[in-house]
Amino acid sequence: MKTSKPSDKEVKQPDNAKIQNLDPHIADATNELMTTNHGLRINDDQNSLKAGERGATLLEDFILREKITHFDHERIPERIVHARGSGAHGVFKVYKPMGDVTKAQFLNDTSIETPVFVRFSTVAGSRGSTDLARDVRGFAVKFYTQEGNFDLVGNNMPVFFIQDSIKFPDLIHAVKPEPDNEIPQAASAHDTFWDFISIMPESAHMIMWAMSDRALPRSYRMMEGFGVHTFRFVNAAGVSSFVKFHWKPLLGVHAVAWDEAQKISGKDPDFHRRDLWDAIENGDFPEWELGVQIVPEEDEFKYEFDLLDPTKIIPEELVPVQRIGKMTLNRNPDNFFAETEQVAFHVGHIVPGIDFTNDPLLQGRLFSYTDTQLLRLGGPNFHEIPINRPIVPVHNNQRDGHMRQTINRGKSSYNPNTLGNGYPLQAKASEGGFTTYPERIDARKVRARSKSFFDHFSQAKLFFNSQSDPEKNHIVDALSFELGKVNFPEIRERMLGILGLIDKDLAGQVAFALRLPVPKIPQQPVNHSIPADGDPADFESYIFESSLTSSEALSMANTPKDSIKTRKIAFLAADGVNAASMQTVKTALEGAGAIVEILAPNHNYIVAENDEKIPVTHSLLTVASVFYDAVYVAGGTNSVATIEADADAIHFLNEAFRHCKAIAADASAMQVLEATYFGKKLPADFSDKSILAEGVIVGDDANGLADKFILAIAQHRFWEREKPRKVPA
Ligand code: HDE
Repeated sequence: MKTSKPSDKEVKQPDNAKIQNLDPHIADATNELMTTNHGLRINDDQNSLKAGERGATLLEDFILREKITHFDHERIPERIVHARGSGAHGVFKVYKPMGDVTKAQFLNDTSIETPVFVRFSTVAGSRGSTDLARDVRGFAVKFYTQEGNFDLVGNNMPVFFIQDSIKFPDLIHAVKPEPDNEIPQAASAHDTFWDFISIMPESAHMIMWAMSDRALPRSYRMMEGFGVHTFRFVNAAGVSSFVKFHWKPLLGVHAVAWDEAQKISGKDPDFHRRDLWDAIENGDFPEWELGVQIVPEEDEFKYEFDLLDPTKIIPEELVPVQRIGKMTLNRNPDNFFAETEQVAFHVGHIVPGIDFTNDPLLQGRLFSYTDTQLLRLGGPNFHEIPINRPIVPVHNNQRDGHMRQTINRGKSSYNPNTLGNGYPLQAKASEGGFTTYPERIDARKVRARSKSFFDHFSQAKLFFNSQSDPEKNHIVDALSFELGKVNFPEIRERMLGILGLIDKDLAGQVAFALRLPVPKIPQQPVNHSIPADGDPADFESYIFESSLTSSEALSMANTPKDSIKTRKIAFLAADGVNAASMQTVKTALEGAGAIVEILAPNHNYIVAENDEKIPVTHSLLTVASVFYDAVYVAGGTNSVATIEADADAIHFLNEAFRHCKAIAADASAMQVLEATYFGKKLPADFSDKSILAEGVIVGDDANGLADKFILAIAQHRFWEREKPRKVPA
């Protein structure tokens, strides 16, 4: 039984049906004696059994053998993709019954709180790799519903690199570290990835997303999630509609700068994991709304793109996203391995009211997820691992296998049977028995790609056109970086050809950075994705134009920017700080939901002007500006002089400026700003709204300053500052 008290945690992390279902499996050693795995009490855990004090260790030492053997077997294979991840428990509640489109009970009963377990991940890196790699993020949600588990195994980008699952091993082999030297870790900026992408035009749309700021989330709590494929909803009358799933974060969608991401990767590779954990521990429970885009079955062929093509979105202008419920993550796991590592998601875990489509990427996934768990979790009983168990009873005639936990009573393990009185009985549809949607299929078997999948560029263009100028610049920078790491000029040139088909300006700017000629755009991009006997002419990518020129939802610049909740703000201070004005700013920021940390040249505490001892959160030695969303320099003659003379503090400010963050200073701390690189260039009059002064606030009225600072932090970043290009930091 779980014995840890709620008071063990700063904030009470709520219970739910799944947490209770985990309870019998929880072990807590508080007040207990040590035993072997077989319950024998251990008297000496420090010394092995020896033939004499200085003699050899005896084979007889079963306590030593058990301990070492278990240790030797502690590791399991990491996930082939999405190895690096972080999980959390929570709940989901639907806002209004969705019975007109789906009979799924958890999407109809507004009184039910459905427990969930969510795992966020990067894709390419190993388990120990950095959180801040430029990468797609996994966003996998297990709903423990009253009708069994429903897994929505999505990503933070709504499309994918390939259209058919048979290409997945190739894609992953190309992006993973190269096979001869296993370099580079958790990075797509290398030859094999771009070699593959440059001859895989169907990746063009996803490449735009992967090179955008979406690949560098500020936090897991600030990213969208997407089911990617078109799924089906089915209502109680058996009527089906198509559905795309979305997760919309209530904190908005925000990113960090690429330079920042690289620095975080060195200074705190656990940045996203820590952020999620800390937010939940602090009671800042992350929230997302579940959105759905519904397309009636009869509209299947109404669009310029194929609903079954996973490289396409349904623009929100064509089909609006209805927000139908909310997910709140409110509890950290008790044990990383038992829960986050052993959780087994499967896109094939569905409940009545939800069904699949023929998206060929989805169809392949339906095979892969069980198969991978058999290897990773060691056998067919992985569904019995506590985190994977549904909260409803499981009864069938499957038996035995490695590590079977269930003790199935009775003689019969077959159906039909009379010895067991026919149990377990099949469930009628009216009793919740799952029935597959009877989609009509009348076709020849073919290995082929539908021509309706051949438009690879219209939505890549739509995405690029929809970005703000700073976002476009970031895509140019990302491509220039990634292709700059490629050693083969022909790969770079081929990629420029592809980019030219997306946007000439984009291609021109990347070509400029690479000092290559602006590409002569090939009539058709090279596509090697053709069968041995195929005629290349039949596999040319059709270059369609989207009838939409831009779509608002695609740009992060349009995300809500009205809150500073959970933003981390650094206060730079030292002995002699003006405690009163610092406290005023601190109280105002915390009142608006931000987290303020006081950073000083030393650990432990500083002594204010008025001799008050003020606790220091961290010394400047152990933190960096890249951990914070904004920075404030406190006033007070001696504190200001110390901060001005502190190279780490000045570097901190320069870096924060370079990363376009809000910066505030007490008027008496102006000399600190003047000691920075950007301070020398600031206009004398701060009401001057030059790019440099945007988001830099100086004032002697702590209340007025706090108000302006809050507005500036809510903007997240002043990307326009990048125009005059980089500040050395
Ligand atoms: Fe996955 N994917 N995937 N994937 N995927 C796995 O399953 C696979 C795809 C996604 O936190 C694996 O349990 C194939 C799209 C997430 O545990 C594996 C194809 C999307 C996670 C697998 C895809 C995803 C995985 C590895 C192409 C977004 C992490 C370990 C047909 C909609 C889940 C595991 C977690 C994990 C196969 C494409 C999302 C090998 C064959 C598209 C979030 O089964």
